[in-house]
Amino acid sequence: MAAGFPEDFLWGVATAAYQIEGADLEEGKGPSIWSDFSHKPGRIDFGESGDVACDHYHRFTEDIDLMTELGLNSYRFSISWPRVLPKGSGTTNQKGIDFYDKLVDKLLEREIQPIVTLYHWDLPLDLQARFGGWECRDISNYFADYSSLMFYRLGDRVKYWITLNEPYCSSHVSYLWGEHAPGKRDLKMSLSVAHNLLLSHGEAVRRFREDVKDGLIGLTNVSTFVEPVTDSKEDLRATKIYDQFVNGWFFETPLTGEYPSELFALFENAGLTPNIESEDMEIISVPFDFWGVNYYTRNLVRREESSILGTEVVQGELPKSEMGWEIYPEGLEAFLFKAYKQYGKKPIYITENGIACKDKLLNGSVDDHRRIEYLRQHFSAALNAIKGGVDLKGYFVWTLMDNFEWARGFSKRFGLVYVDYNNDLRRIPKKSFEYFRDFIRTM
Ligand code: IFM
Repeated sequence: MAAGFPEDFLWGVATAAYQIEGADLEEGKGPSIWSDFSHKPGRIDFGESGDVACDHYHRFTEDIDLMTELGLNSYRFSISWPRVLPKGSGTTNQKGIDFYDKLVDKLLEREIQPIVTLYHWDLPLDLQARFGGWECRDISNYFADYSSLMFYRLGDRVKYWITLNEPYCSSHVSYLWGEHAPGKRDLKMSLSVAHNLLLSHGEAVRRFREDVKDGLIGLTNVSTFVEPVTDSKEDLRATKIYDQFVNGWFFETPLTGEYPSELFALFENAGLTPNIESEDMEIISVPFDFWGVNYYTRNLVRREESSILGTEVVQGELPKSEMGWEIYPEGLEAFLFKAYKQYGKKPIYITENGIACKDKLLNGSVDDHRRIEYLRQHFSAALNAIKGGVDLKGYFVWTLMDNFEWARGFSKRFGLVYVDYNNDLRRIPKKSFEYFRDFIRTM
């Protein structure tokens, strides 16, 4: 086990169904909102889609071989809801369930713990068409039923579950910025979607407690470390509000059953708050077992009168990844301390961390020294947090192999393994793959 980390620490990689599986409408799978969105002109760079992606659906054995070579003891992946329930509810697709059955069995055979995310953005299109998907509070019953189905089918072997991946993105990036499916721009709707997502998380946790006797369930959030541009009173206040928007709304609310008060008041004054029914907050805050922290960068914030939040995120001056995100390992350490202290002293798993680099395949190999340095610094930040008392239990590098990076298509490469899109999707481990493998092995 990697030097200084606990013996039972989970070391893994993370992926998501739509980003790697491909076989998008194969063997009974229904379309998702991403199947639809990625075919709309102008939505995805270079008009790309996840139709084929990395073809993991057909090549999962080869991909598990790579995980074995890495020496991982865990793997975080998501289930495609429309692969198992093509219309989101009703008739199941046995072939889809068989796929996840085989995946889980193969992982366990290799002594790799499966960590299952129930929702990583690929909502069945039928639910969107029928009643607006996350826009309608009924979605929480559909999500709970789908979750129960998966608990029933895989719960005998899967011991770690994550309800939602980054509800901030499924609400604001999808419904406010309009960059992700279904690509709308409406803050009131976005807040209502966020509420329905949190409600769905709570309903799924309730089902989990009823259905599964042995296992843990958590919630994974975007975890951005937020800092003020200056120490002025205005910038400090703006930072607090922005922190409630990006972090607190999704960390504090499921923990306490109350939305962060200052930001809630601000939205209330603007007539933007979601419709909250009497039992909602109790359901939203049903106790769960752990936090998933997805950390990539920090945001620098200052006061900006004219925006609704009264805040503006400004470009910092640190070196940036190919996504344009500042590289700031200190932010991971600081966020872990903050999350542990402020969000209920729950066990934490870093469920995603990684970097997009300008990787080049030269003479059959990819020398991604920038990624190695990024991982080295972030592993060290995580270790400092453990030494400082944070109950950090696992680390999942984003991501196993280059894949479909949502609106950026295949142009951004985050993988430890290079995927040669021009040559039959050949997998070529990068230098960072070797670095990670050796890092995990060091005692
Ligand atoms: O690729 C995404 C992933 O699906 C969710 N978290 C951030 C990653 C990098 O943008």
